This record gives sequence, structure tokens and C-alpha cells, in this order.
Amino acid sequence: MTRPHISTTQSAPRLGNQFLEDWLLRAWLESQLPGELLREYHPILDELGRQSGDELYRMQQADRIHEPRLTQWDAWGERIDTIELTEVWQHAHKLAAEYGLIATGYDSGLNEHARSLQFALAWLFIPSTDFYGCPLAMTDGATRILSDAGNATLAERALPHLLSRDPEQFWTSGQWMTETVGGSDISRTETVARKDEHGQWRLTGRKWFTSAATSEIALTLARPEGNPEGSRGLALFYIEPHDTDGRLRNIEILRLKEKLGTRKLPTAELWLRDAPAEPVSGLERGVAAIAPMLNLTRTWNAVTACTLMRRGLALAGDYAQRRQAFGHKLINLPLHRRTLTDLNADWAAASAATLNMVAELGRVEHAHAEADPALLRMLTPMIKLGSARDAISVLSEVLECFGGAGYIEDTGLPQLLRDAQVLSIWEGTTNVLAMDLLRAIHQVGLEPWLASQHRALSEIGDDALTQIAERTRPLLEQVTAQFELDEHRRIRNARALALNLYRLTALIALTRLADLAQTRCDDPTATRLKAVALHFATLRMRLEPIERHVVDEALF
Ligand code: MFK
Repeated sequence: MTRPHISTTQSAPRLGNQFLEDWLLRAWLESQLPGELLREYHPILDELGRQSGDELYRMQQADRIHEPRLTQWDAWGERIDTIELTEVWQHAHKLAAEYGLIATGYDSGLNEHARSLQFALAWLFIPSTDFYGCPLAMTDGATRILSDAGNATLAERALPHLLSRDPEQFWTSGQWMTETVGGSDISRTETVARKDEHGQWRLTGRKWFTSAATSEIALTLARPEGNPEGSRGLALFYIEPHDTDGRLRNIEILRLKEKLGTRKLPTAELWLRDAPAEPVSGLERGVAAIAPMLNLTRTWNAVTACTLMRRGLALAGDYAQRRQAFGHKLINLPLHRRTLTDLNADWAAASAATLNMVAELGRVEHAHAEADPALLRMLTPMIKLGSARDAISVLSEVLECFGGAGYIEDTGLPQLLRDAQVLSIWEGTTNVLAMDLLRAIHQVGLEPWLASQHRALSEIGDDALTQIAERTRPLLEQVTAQFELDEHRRIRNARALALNLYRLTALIALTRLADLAQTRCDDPTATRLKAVALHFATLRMRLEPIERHVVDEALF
């Protein structure tokens, strides 16, 4: 039988060096870091960027169909509950340690730049390592908490491992919070803590979603017996799930979750049956105690959103240079080109805002003279929720840029959208974070945010970019006025209010970065950033409307 003649096959999209090609990340680093520090880290970022676009990406594609596997029983009937990880995950653990994905953030010699460098590394690492960024995010949170909690025993025990650059010594941490009663409303946690006859605390309860269940330690919430209901009655506990032989200590893994995306991530349902644990910092106010971890995982979430968008756009951009349609390469079709420009503008604005938040985190942690903890408290939920929504919409469009190929599993593309969908759910849904932002504004007012935005606008010097600044100032007033609502209406409109703050923050961050690039970056980068800032201003300089009339009664 003869096969029909096929004239051409389509070449797959390829990735180049993910650091050298990322004009926005490079421009931002040039705008932030002293030249000497950037020169020191340039070869490291260059090498990780090369791996990210080359062997790591290839390994990720080759490993595409593999998922973690839970074995609950051995051949002779013993309960063993072991999870076998994918090849990419095993390699990612080694790379994360060697590149100091956690250690860099706590390197005191880097001062306020520690977070900028840590997240620049994470920027390159995350999209090629199948969500290994998730355990790293939680590890970062645990490191922060154990560094600050004043519990010397736990700090001495865990921090050398969490901060290790030796893969054999490096530990990651889980964050076991979600229970069947609530992923958002943690105050209803049912896990109980009681002391045994030897004075050892033991936890009993079911943890319904535990990400990265293979981590060497976990932080979790439980209610010490006799404590009151609500989040004040919860305490934060430290757990080492395994004994020295690798056996789980009074914990059963009931199953791995069947998820829409992040399928390389071994998310498990656990039974804790008198599992030994140590209180981290007292026996109450557990939600407040774990909040530093939430804020850090939300930061990682925003970085992940930007890096997934960047990955999708890098692939779509390369594909547009290869794919012919209607007699032209896609990149030369005006409408396709415009679509890619729109998507790049959304990515660039989200990224500028996210990276500024990272820099602010570094300043706050190092008590820099210009640091503002109140500003950071607002930026974290705002940028987490906005960047997650951007990632979902941008990656949906990215798939469309590939036509049918974007819908076919073995291109590796659909995974981008499935993975992105988690970003607006875990670590607080859009609505939960909008409420958290209101809570932060209630505590500190809008003033820290307004002051920082006005300051950034006043520093813009380039003529064309100054015009964006002029047009943005009235919007700052309008969005402030939008908050003059009674409490009920403020809550009903919390999502629109949060998205408005986010859009303006992103617009101003991108415009300011473009302005800095005019003097600090090479010509193509400066030109590109200015064009993208002007485009984003055209595209997104408007506010979400606030509800005028309540129509619910007609609906529900
Ligand atoms: C690649 C990306 C990596 C992502 C890794 C993800 C892996 C992990 C997957 C998961 O575990 S997903 C589950 C994540 N769960 C959440 O994110 C919980 C979402 N729900 C909330 O965030 C709620 O707002 C919250 C549970 C915090 C509400 O709790 P409460 O106790 O009902 O609220 P309340 O009374 O306002 O807060 C209690 C205390 O915590 C207060 O302090 P005080 O006791 O001093 O008054 C709050 O100020 C404080 N607090 C709450 N949120 C805070 C915070 N403090 C600082 N920052 C915050 N964000």
C-alpha cells in the first residue's frame, strides 16, 4: 500500500537561552542590581537559562507522560506508602540545591538583593521543572518561619538542611493546611493535637490536600485539645513525616489526588494518627503564625504565573517564525503579530509588577531605609491574584496561537494551560485574596500604595512615557474614590477593586521599568520596553466598573 505524499512536516517550536532571550528579566536586573553583583551572577543565570531552554526542556518533554506513583503495600502485605517521583523531579531537587534556589534568598552577604537574585534563578528554573517550584515555595516559607520563630531547637535542626546547597543534605518542606472542612476557611481545621504520656505532641486528623507529600518536613495546623474554636485556637506544628529508615511516622497516604494539572506534583491525602509533632511558636494563633509562609508561597505563585506566561510566549514566538499560513510566516500576518504583541504586553506588565514586589520583599527583609512592610502586605495578595488571572488568559490564547496543535497532548502545550489554572486556586482563590487585600487595606490604608505609585510616576523622565504617567494620575484618584463604599458594597466589589489596583500597579511598574531601560539598557531592549509599555497603556488603561445596582435577587 502506498502512503499519500506529505509535502512538509511542521517543525516543533524551540527554545533558546531563557536568560539571554528574556529582555524584561535582564532589564529589570540591570535596573536593580549593582553592576558588580550582576556581573558576578551573570554566568550563573546564563548557564541556568541555557539549561532551561535546552536539556531541561527536552527532559521535561521526554518525561511528559510520567507521573508520581504511590505504592501503599509491599508484596508481602506490609503497608509502605512510598511515592516514586518522576525523573524531572529527581533532577530538579539536585539542581535546586546546587543553584541555591532557597539559600540565595537567605544569603546575608547579598543584603536587600538576595530576593532579587533568588527569584531571578527561580524565573529560569520553574517553567522547565514541572512545578518543583511548589515544594521550593513551601520550603521558602518554612525557612522564613523557622528563622524568625525563636524556636532554637527546630531552627538548629532544620535550617542547615533547608538552606543547604548539597543535594544530599537539602530538605524541602510541605505545608499541610487544607482539610475537608475548608481550603479557604482554615479556621475550621479539625486536626487535634494532644500530648502523650511522655510529653510528646501528637496530631490526629485528615489533611485533604498536601502538596509535595515527599518533603522531609512539613508545617501544619492543629487544635491543641481544649483550645477554643476558630483560628486563634489553632497552633502551628513542625512535622518530620519519616523516621531515619524512611518509614512514615503514624501517617498514612490515602491516595494521590487526580488533578486537572500540576500532575507531576505528588499531592496527597493524608491520615495523621498520633503523628509526632513539635509546636513552632506557642499553642495558639496558628493562622497568624503560618501567614509568613502564605505570603511567600503567594510570591512564588506570582513568579510562577509570569514564568509560565513567558514559556508559552517563547514557544508561540518561535513557532510564529516557523509556521506558514496563507502564504506567509505567522509572524508576518498582521493580526497574529498584533495578538502576540497584546499577550507580550500583558506578560510584561505582570512581570514588572511581580519583580518589583520581589525587590520590595528583599528590602523589607533587610530593613532597608526605603522598605515599606505595609506596601508589601498589600502587594502580595494583589499581585498574586492579578498575575494568576493573567496567566490563565494569556496561556489560553497561547494555545490558540498554535491552532489545533495547541490542543494536542504530545506537543506538551495543553499542560501549560492546565497547570496555570491552579494559580488562581491554591494559596487563596481570587475572591479569598481580594478579601485579604481588603483586610490589609483596612489595617494600613491605601496610603502606602498610593505614595509608592506617585513616587514611581514622578521619577519617569522619557517624554513618551511621561504621557502615560500624566494619563495614569487621574486613575489613581478614581480608584481611591472607588473605595469610598460602605463595608457591604466594598466586599461585594472586592474583586473589581483588587483588579483595578493590580492593573494600575502593573502599568506603572512597566512604565517605570521602560523609563529606567532608556538609560541603563542596550538600544533594542530599551526600544522594546518602551513599545510594550505604550502598547499596554493603550490596551489596559481603564478601570473595572464598580457595581451600581444589585441584581442578585433576580438571579438566585
Ligand atoms: C508555585 C507556587 C507555589 C504554591 C505552593 C502551593 C502549595 C500548597 C498548596 C496549599 O496548601 S493550598 C492551601 C492554601 N490555603 C490558603 O492559602 C488559605 C486561604 N485562606 C486565607 O488566606 C484566609 O484569608 C485565612 C485562612 C488566612 C483566613 O483566616 P482567618 O483566621 O479566618 O482570618 P483572620 O482572623 O483575619 O486572620 C487570622 C490572623 O492571621 C490575623 O492576625 P491576628 O491574629 O494578629 O489578628 C490576620 O491578620 C493574620 N493573617 C491572615 N492572613 C494574613 C495574615 N497576616 C499576614 N499576612 C496574611 N496574608
